[in-house]
Amino acid sequence: MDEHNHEKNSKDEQLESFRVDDQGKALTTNQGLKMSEDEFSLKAGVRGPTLMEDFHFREKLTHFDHERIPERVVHARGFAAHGEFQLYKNIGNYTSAKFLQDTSKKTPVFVRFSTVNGARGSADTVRDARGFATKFYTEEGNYDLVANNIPVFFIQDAIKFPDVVHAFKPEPDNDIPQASTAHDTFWDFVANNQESAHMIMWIMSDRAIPRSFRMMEGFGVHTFRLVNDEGKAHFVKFHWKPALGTHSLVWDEAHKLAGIDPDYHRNDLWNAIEQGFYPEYELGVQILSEEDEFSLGFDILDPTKLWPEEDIPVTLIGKMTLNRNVDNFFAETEQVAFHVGNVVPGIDFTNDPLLQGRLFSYTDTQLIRLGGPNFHEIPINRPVVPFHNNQREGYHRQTINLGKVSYHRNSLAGNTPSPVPPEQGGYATYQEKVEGRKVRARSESFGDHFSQATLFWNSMTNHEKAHIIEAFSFELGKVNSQSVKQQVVDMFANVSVELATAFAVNIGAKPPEGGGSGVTKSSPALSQDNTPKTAETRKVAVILTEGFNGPEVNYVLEKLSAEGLMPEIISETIGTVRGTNGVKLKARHTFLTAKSVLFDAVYMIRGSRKNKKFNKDAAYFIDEAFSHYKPIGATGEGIDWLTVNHLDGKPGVISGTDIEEFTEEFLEAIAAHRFWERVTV
Ligand code: HDE
Repeated sequence: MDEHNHEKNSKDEQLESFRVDDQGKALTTNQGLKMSEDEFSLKAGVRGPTLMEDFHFREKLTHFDHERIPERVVHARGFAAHGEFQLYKNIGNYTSAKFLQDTSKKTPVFVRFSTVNGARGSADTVRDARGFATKFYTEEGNYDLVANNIPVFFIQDAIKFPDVVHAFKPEPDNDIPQASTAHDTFWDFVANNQESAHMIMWIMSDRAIPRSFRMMEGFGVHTFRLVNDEGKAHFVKFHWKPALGTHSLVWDEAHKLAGIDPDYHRNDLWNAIEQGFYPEYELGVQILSEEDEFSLGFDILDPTKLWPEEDIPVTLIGKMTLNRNVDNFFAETEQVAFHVGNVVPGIDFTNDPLLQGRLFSYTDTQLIRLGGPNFHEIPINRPVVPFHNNQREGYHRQTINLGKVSYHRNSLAGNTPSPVPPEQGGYATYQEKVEGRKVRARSESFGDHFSQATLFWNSMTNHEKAHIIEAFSFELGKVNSQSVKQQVVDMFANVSVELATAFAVNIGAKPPEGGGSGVTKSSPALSQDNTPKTAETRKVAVILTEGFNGPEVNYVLEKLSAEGLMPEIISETIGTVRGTNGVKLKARHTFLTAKSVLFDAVYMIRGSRKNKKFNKDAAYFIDEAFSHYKPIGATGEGIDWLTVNHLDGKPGVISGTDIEEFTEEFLEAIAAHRFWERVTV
């Protein structure tokens, strides 16, 4: 049964054979036995003990008792959707990967977004990096681009991953705090592992509190290799660029959302897809020739470094569209298993020590999380092409392999399944030359921890800098150890004296006496001020009561919807609200169910009905939206309301009696997103 209104791609078709619709069916046990009773266990007398014989009771309870699997050790909280990737620039000159050569083909994808630190039930809007993992179901097998929304990482060697994760997770004695790095062990780790400086700048920036999964960039972080049919290799960094631009919440908003709607990002993605606002991301590559490996002034194997886009431009080569929500969260989102080692011919690795460690870790963690070596057979993880090899058995094996031969080399099966030569599409590792002594050491070329942290700081606008100072002040303000606080101040003096001084004062530490890295360069691409902005899909709170101006409001709302915005009405009660000229609208919310943090803009209309409590709630709502720099529009009685509340004429506050002109101006204000010039702090 096709419940989806678009064509099935190869992955969707494959999933279809596993879908089961229980509706309207008879209740059976897992053995297919129809049961006549499902509410009462089998007892010796109605008031007597339950009998061991009750196979139905035992099966039901046993299954329930085993319903949970371990959450991911990191990235436990996630949300995913299906979609498609279409290439628009053939890069066959760089890679033999077929899905990066054929512009006519659509490759099915499954994308899981996540926070890193919090538990599976934690809030969406916490300060953290976001995972952005994409599985491409290509005709050459699965390719996983397991990315984050931050282009660098905390550490340079995978052997430190357990340390950084132990430090940022809740502290082990009391398991506090949840999904937050605002505590002693995290900052102690930072100060004593100074390669974290660059990543910390991003974590303290607006990037760590995205407005939406639909408005985040993605970065492969490591330098990978592309290899073409002639065996020639180039270095590559992968990027995702969201069509809606890269946008963030403000910290106070993120904090409040964590309580008001812990599923804020989930709801946002799910609803956008349900309403047909399909999120789009362009795939970009930065390419560097092997000859230029040492030309950038830093080591390209160091995962704490990015390649400034102004130095090495990002070439956009294709677009991914997410167009279908999952049918079942557990079966798909929870059981999907990504692995940075899932590659196709034409994509290869480098010796980045963080990447090398990841190549081990992902399969290893799936083995415990998904309970054995056959997790590749779980529907969401299956490639859309068949797999054949001599691997056999293990927990939950589904494939029924025919024949007697399960070894290589053999004669009984004509030496099949047989390896495929590279010319015919068999994967062959790039023959990089390596030599060296076995050592446990950090390369000297990985020694500069501060230059790019300063580059990031230099690239921020004033309001972005203010947010970073606020974030450091918040996080370190929650740290108890005076020594740790001081170590962090002294460390970040190497990035910027201005920054370290500003938060040192706020947290009661000694400001640095000097410092700085001497870097004056900036990279405009790092500032979110230079990202596309649009009014599309922004949520507008429409506040009105009985007796509103019917034709005017109808005009504005129709225009907002036509422009792809999402207006939602808040009134005194949920249900029909009557305006003039017989206009009736449906209110979806009251002030009890809707808070201003759930919206991107406010349209205040009111109506002729006077209601003191409503006015008071509206004032609180609009005042909060104003303090979060959001656009505010008003028509009708709403205009008087602005005057009474001293908001008229303020930046981003739009009102007017010429309704067409008002609508244009209001739309422009919404497309500007935030009015930082309001700064009240
Ligand atoms: Fe991961 N990471 N990671 N990571 N990672 C996991 O795998 C690991 C790193 C990323 O939605 C785990 O299945 C090591 C960088 C994402 O299912 C685990 C190191 C980047 C996801 C693991 C890193 C990532 C994971 C936990 C460094 C950005 C979620 C559960 C040494 C490029 C995937 C799992 C999903 C998940 C290990 C660093 C991205 C334990 C050892 C850098 C998006 O295997």
